[in-house]
Amino acid sequence: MKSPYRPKVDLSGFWKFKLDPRDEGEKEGWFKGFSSNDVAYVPSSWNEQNPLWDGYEGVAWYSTRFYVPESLEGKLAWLIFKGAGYYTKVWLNGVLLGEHEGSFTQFKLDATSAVRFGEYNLLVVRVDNRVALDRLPPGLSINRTAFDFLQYGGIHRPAYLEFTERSYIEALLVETDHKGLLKAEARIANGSGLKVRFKLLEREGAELLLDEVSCNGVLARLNRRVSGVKPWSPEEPNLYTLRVELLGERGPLDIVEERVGFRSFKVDKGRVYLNEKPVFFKGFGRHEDFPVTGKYVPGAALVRDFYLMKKLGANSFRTSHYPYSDEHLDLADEMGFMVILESTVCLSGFTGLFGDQAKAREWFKDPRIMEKAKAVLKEMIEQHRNRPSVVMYSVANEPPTDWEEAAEFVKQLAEYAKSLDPTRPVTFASHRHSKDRALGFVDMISLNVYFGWYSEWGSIEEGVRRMLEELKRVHEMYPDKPVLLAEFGADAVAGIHWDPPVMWSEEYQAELLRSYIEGVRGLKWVAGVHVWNFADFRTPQSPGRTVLNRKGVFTRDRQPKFAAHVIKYLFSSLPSWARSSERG
Ligand code: BDP
Repeated sequence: MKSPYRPKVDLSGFWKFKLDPRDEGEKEGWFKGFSSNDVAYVPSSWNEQNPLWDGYEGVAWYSTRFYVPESLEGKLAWLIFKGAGYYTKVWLNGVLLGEHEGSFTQFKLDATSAVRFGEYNLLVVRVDNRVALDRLPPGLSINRTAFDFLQYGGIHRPAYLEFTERSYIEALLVETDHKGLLKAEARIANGSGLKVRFKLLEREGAELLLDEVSCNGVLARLNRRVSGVKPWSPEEPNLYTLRVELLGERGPLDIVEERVGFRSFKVDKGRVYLNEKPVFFKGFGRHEDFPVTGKYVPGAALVRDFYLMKKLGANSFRTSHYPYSDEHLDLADEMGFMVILESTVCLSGFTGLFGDQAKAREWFKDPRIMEKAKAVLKEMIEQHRNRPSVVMYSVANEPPTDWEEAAEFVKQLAEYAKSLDPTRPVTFASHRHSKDRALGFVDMISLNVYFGWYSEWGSIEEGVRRMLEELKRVHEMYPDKPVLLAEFGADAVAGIHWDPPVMWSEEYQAELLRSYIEGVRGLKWVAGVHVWNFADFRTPQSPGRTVLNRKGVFTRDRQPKFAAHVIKYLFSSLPSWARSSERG
């Protein structure tokens, strides 16, 4: 939900910054203001802004001053962080406004009683990026994690103040189908007796629908079929704008907008359908990772990424392994990408964090962990459910679901996702394959497969044979569920060439990707192929990584490796819309 109408104070810029390795700032009252000559830019992670902060794990403080015009006095003030963390605590003019756990979902704090109108205000933010077993995703320290990406720290995404009247639109929920269904529900704060106007606009602004309804105190609803609208699809990502106006006696009290795409999506009898046509996912697992800015991928870099993905013929990606930024997903809506939106339960190396495996199993039974996993899933779904691009949710990546405890955990998360949004199918990425006990709980099976890389070293042929064997085994166990090859790939350091293809060379990566894709071509229960990864990205330090995970088909600065050319050729030879005559 966006509101170009509401007055805003953008907080992007150079903030005062200070590391607090002994975590003494709070006791010493730094929230009232602290002195430091260090500077960090917001939005961005702190890590690469100064080599001294690169691997820092701990608490750091940010502060900035901003001015709020007197003309805004009397309005409610909201402080919005699009993503900061891992754990963030916020003070305005010395008053604690609130705290939030998790880097990848937005949070909104009521700043009304703390803000000073017609004056400068002091905002102080404490960010703690420590890795811990009770944080999501879990780990022991920055280089001992269950997850294969760097635990950046900072105010990674934009932050701003926004002002509303006392009566305002709190939330907007939209549901469509490809035949013009438009259901909307606006939740209004202090709305009794007020009227709400819904308008559907074409891209160029022409009005297609106008409806005025009374708010029943809390909700205002629209349920219409709009004729003549064009459906949303990767080939033609037609978007419309739903504008919702809260009407007061002397004009609008609030106006919000949502971009709407008319589309249907379902998984049915072993196939995935977009707008009632079987669709085939071609794309990538991605990351939010960029030189210097860290977890913040600047708009221009995102635009390049999307043009590169288009050029290669991709139609989809997974937000491995956390919900991505609004800008990232706005572009997916706009440029026509089907998104599998993944939550932060990334457990790839989880069992390796524990000497005692019984302790690892207990983790899944800890109600505090479940509460955190549900909280982030809820925030993710609430924040992105109106997007046409988001076609499915992934509730976890690589949980040890050969264990009953982990399978039960995933089951509960899948059920919870469905209870929040019954319109979207659910999946999770499995690395336990045929030994996985949770595959039956989700609509589509997603498999992460690294035969020929983490095993069968140096033998692509043997790797592909094992991959197909395992895929078929899973298919036989769950013949009614489509299977996505959700991750497969090999590291290649750009510039290493070797004939014959050997591990770490560009040739080996390209050849492995080619052989996998050729291997599953035409298997009609295979719902798609997502190459791991779109671009190289930073990881914890370990003997298995050369600063970056090098499985990108692009380098970290978005230049192609040999594999990018091969993928372009392969994706163009695969259908986007699956045919029914393919082999079974
Ligand atoms: C998978 C994980 C992913 C890793 C990848 C790899 O899901 O996060 O980056 O392996 O090892 O197991 O490259």
